[in-house]
Amino acid sequence: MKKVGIVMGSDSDMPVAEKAIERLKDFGIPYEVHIYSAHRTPAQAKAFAEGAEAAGFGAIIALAGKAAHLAGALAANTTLPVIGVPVKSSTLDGLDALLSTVQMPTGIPVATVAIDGATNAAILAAQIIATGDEALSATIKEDRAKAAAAVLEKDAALSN
Ligand code: RP5
Repeated sequence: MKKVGIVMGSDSDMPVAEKAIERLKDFGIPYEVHIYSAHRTPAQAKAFAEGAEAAGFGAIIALAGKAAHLAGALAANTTLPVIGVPVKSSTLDGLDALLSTVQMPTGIPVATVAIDGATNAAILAAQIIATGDEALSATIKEDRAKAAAAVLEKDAALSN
């Protein structure tokens, strides 16, 4: 199975990254976690993106806050799908990171999820990997059915 790369701009992003790690573990998807910054370690971020396809990755999740250029910088150096997670790590509550991540120029897409939306990033990465993996696709469908059943259980428990 192809791996998912989780790249964060700083170790301070780890509490958000943990949510993606947890969900990938639940799905049994192999992953690697790295700290590479678009600004502080641009050469390492570029090298990772350039080598990711050959290294067996099928998708990359990039988490960054503030002037969050990491997802775009990785996407500029690979044709693998890049999922951007804007991290709430500043006085602007993550809106800065959201706009920096989502407003990519035509030709270099980043699939941006919600501020701190690392769980959805992991689910989307899983869905991308699952396009070539029937067993994983079935697992994701089961997971979604369980989530729906949990909502319906809560509805049934309402006293009206
Ligand atoms: C971004 O700046 C990082 O992704 C992080 O969200 C934010 C703050 O980084 P630290 O100053 O905590 O290392 O590049």
